[in-house]
Amino acid sequence: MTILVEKHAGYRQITLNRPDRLNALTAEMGAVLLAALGEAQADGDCRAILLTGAGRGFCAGQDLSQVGSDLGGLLDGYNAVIRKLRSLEMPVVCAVNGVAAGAGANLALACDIVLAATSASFIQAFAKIGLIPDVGGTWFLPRLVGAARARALAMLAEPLSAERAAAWGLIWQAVDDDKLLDEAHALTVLLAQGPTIGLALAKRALDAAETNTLDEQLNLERDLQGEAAHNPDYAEGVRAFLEKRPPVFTGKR
Ligand code: T3D
Repeated sequence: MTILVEKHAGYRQITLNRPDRLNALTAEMGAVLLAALGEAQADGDCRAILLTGAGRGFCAGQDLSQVGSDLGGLLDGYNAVIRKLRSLEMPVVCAVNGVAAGAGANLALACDIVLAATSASFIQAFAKIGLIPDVGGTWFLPRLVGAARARALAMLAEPLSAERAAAWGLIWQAVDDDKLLDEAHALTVLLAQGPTIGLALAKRALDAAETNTLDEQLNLERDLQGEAAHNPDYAEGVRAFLEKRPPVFTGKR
């Protein structure tokens, strides 16, 4: 199976599983990944996702042994995965266990919180084969690291170390290799016990902020906060604060 799904209490781990090809993507893998994300969303007990790769790489991007020159259909499939990751009503943690190249790098960047092993690297490999950063790369890169670094990353296709990626704000943290999975699980558990609906609304607001004016964003925050405040987790959060105890969020409406 090219995509593995493990169910844990409150969350699912999804693993890209073609380790002999550094988890290079195929159209079939994209479709199975999309389905796995949809199933996680439909599972009322799943409140977070951990995405990682099997073996020594995270994902080497498109499997270059399986491409022609008509890339539109293929990209439509991968783009559906990116849209799904951004619209999932739960946090998605990505544990980048090794090299993340091309579409593999941008798949990681579409997740909410990205941890990477210190030995991992991010490569916008596209320029090496005459393509442009896709799967959201031209959108994520300038927003995360600024125009100057985005352009150099896109045009030079040089590997960016996990530590530099963290220093530049491309990802959340670089973590010692042997601690990556433990830390990623701990973070996912923490998020899975969080106020799921509030976190989903925060995701929505942050994405909308990319194109909204301040005025539009203030209005959106007011509306989404109204939704969050009608959620039982808000009442529980306030009650727990006043009672000086940790909150027990249910993530339910
Ligand atoms: O169709 C479309 O819409 C196009 C979409 C494009 C989106 C993209 O993702 S374009 C970018 C595609 N990816 C790349 O260009 C990266 C290609 N890979 C590499 O540059 C290197 O493999 C890495 C820098 C990622 C890692 O290097 P290294 O030295 O650690 O490993 P390696 O020896 O190159 O790779 C290990 C094996 O995986 C090797 O196979 P072998 O020799 O052991 O039989 C290698 O051929 C295979 N592999 C790595 N990447 C890919 C791949 N096989 C197919 N496709 C790959 N992308």
